[in-house]
Amino acid sequence: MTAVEINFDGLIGPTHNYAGLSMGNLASASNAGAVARPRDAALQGLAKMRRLMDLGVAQGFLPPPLRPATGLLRSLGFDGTDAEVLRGAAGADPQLFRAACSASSMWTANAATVIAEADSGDGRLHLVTANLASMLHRAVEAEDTWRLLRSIFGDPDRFAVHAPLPLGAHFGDEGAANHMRLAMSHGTPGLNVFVHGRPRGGAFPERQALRASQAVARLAALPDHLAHFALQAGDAVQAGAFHNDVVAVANENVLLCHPEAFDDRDALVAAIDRHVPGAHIIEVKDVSLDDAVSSYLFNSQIVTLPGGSMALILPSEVRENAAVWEALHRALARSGAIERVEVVDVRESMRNGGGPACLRLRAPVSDAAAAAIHPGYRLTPRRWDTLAALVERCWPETLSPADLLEADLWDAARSAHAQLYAFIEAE
Ligand code: SUG
Repeated sequence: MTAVEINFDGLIGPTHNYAGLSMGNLASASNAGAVARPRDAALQGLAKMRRLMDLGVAQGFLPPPLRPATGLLRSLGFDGTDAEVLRGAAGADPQLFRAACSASSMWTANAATVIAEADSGDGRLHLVTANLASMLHRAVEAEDTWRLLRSIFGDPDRFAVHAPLPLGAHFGDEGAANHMRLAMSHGTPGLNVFVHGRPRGGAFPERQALRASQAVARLAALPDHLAHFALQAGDAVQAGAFHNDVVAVANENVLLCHPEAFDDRDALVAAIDRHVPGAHIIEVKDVSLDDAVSSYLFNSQIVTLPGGSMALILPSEVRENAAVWEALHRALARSGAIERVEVVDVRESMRNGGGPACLRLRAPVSDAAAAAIHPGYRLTPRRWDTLAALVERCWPETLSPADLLEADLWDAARSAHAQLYAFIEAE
């Protein structure tokens, strides 16, 4: 089978803000309370999407759910008009209120785990919606994401969209951020690497449960020989790698990673060598875990370009750290597997701990599956122009934590959401 990868980037929502909600995510903690720039944030994300489109990579997007999430607050016992519900929640439980305002759905690598048609037991593309159980503001996303994925991947002959896993943190599941696929190509059977944590008593939480990864593999009926479960190195988690995609990224037959990303690196390398003989395992040496986390070197995207060569899409913070930049180029020169490097500016997202790779959900799809995807969520240059104009028109320029309490912001967010869905449904 031949397949191409479509990247579905999260469109950054109009309530993008810095609330310091993610323990163990150093960028989120250190920018808590800062003034955010939602319009710039969304335009930066859109510029990244456009860059990939211009490189010839298929691009889609996932719209943000309506925030503040008044419906959620009502289900938790707040009542009255929308304004009363929001003011009531803000007064009674500020943390819950901030969770209901978060634009964290932008990090679509956490929306679901995607199992390719070539790997799943029934030849369909499987998407297991992530429950994001470990963080309140992220757990709030799961129901909306499930609904959204069902509307994008609606054809039951081509797709299976699974509900978020039950049982909360016992089955904590953070989606594709902890999943890598290594294969000769997007269309041939691949080794699915599920990276998980384990309670080890560190200061920072380990968000992905092994049981959750095993459940994802079972739900997609993944054959045993196409699954490898790898424990994330405890030191990496405690250095701020709250997801595996902060220390490793794979594409087809290439793995780019920090040498200390995995608890048992040799077992992983052996599994990859068995499944993808001749795979390129590029370990970037001489970069500390701290530098890897602050630069987000490994939170880059590796994409296959139309001619078959590969490009690495890096956040601009990598170029600003000379030691990391040079170490990367030494490693790339040794391997020769990645020919092109592109630098993108996604600073507004980065300040909440989300780099280029966090902002996208990858779907390797056959032509038939691609044709069955709802066209309202795909981007063409013309649709990109319309979407960017909508953001320019409707997204607030700045947003401070205090602004979250302003009725004007709620009205603006509601109007932006309505216009966005009108744009999607027009297709
Ligand atoms: O879950 N940040 C997100 C960043 C997610 C990055 N995703 C991947 N690595 N794939 C998180 O920690 C911060 C929101 C705030 O603090 O306001 C936040 O949720």
